[in-house]
Amino acid sequence: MTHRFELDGIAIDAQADRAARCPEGILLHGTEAALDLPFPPVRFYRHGWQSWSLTTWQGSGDRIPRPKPALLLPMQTDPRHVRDDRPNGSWVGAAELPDGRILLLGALGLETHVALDGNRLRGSSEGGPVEWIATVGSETDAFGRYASALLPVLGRGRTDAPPRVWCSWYSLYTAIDERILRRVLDQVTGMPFEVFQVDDGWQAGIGDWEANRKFPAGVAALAAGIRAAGFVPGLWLAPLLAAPSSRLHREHPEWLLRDGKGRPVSAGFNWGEPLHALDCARPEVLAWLAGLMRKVRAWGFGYAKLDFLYAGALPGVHEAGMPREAAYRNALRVMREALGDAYLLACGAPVVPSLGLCDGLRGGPDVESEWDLPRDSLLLANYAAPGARNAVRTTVHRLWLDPLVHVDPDVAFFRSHRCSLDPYQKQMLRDLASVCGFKATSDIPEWLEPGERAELLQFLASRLRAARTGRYTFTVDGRRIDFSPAVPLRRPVPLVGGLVGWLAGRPVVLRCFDRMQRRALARMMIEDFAGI
Ligand code: 9PG
Repeated sequence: MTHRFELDGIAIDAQADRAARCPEGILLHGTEAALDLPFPPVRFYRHGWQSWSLTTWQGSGDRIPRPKPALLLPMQTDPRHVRDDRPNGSWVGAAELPDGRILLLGALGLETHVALDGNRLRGSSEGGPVEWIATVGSETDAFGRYASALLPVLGRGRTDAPPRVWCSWYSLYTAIDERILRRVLDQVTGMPFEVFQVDDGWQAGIGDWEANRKFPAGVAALAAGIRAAGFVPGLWLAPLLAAPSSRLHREHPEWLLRDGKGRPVSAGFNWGEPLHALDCARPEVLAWLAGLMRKVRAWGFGYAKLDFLYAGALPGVHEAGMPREAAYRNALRVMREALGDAYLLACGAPVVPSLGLCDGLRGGPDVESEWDLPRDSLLLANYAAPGARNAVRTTVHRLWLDPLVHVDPDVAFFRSHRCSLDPYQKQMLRDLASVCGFKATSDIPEWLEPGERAELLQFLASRLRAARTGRYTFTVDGRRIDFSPAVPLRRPVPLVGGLVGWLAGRPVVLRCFDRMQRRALARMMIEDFAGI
């Protein structure tokens, strides 16, 4: 049914089952909802499905190439919509009008998507009818109204200031062990961090959340040591994944999310093996997740970085036909409750279904000690891949989530050791942390020059929040910040990209890569930490 409205002086035809005015603009109801503009928009706001997925304004006529290889797609975007070549995004879409105003169409329900079809913003829901908000205004106003409409539906995480975090990932990667973490802990003791977070590398397997041989004293002892040093102990887990090499996978094949043919659904490829997902709609899985989170609490952790959460919302045949994002949200709620008052950082997480149940949400892909990896941008068109530029681009486009969740921009770098970011790029990451108010680093104090250490301490001490002056510009303490150099997408080289994309989709190549990375990491550990 067509409903005609005037919003901010613009005549808009809205297609939906029902439509009525509401404080934010128009409230629509339907499995489909569409807004017709009297003229073509200039740009479209594409909102990525999960933390790492590309989120950006794109030209309305631009075709963003599909990332390669297909094997990794489930880790980067919503697999259901990868074949859609129109500008499109998850839950919300917006059109920039020629005068700079924004027309936004945002869903208040899960399993929803918005695409730009000529002059039409078209929303669709995978399940039944949902509510949609349509609004026109400045960018800040339009997204602000969408956030305030989501708030009563989904809630928000804690509202106090985010903790300052030391995280093991971006210096030690999986090469952590008891001795090395003890050494770092001694060095950061007394520095103004609230959380010391142990990342990937402590666990027996992906699915087997027990200490591995590198932690003979166990994780409870590790947590006790961190607490004794004055920090809240933090722990990384990927609770919704099961790797084929894990005991969990062997013992509970019936827990895996499967497709219509009964095959386990692919959750991507990492750690040298294919990844599978748990079916979050199964009561035994929920009970196991609750038990796992209670165990993490009992070990003594007060901060949980729950990663690769998209696995819980992948398309597949969920028990009792439960919609995929509803199943995920329910699993997150169960984990949230079992974690009690621990801080919950959701990472690799479907964005809207996580709101209200997590305190922090990773806003973009991983930063890296590099700005841009030409393999990923120029050859694979993969803008969800690690790299500071990808991280800044997507996080800056997610700042409207601030009233609903702490937006985690990932770590900032201060070191020059093992970091190829130039001073300007490092500053951009620090500025993004000041904009988000979420500050973390993985820098190991002994790697820092005296000046770098002073900069880190100053960064942690300053509580100044930057004020927005434009889409990509801010001011902090009288200084102008501009994130726009991170925004343009480097266009891939077609032919070579095709070949590299094909190669990068072969498990044997990925396994080989994984082995090479592990070897390089082992060499680094010998060079940097020999003799401990
Ligand atoms: C630990 C890391 C860190 C990091 C997380 C997450 O293969 N991949 O595409 C891929 C993407 C992201 C990723 C790892 C692999 O990083 O964001 O902070 O915790 O896991 O493994």
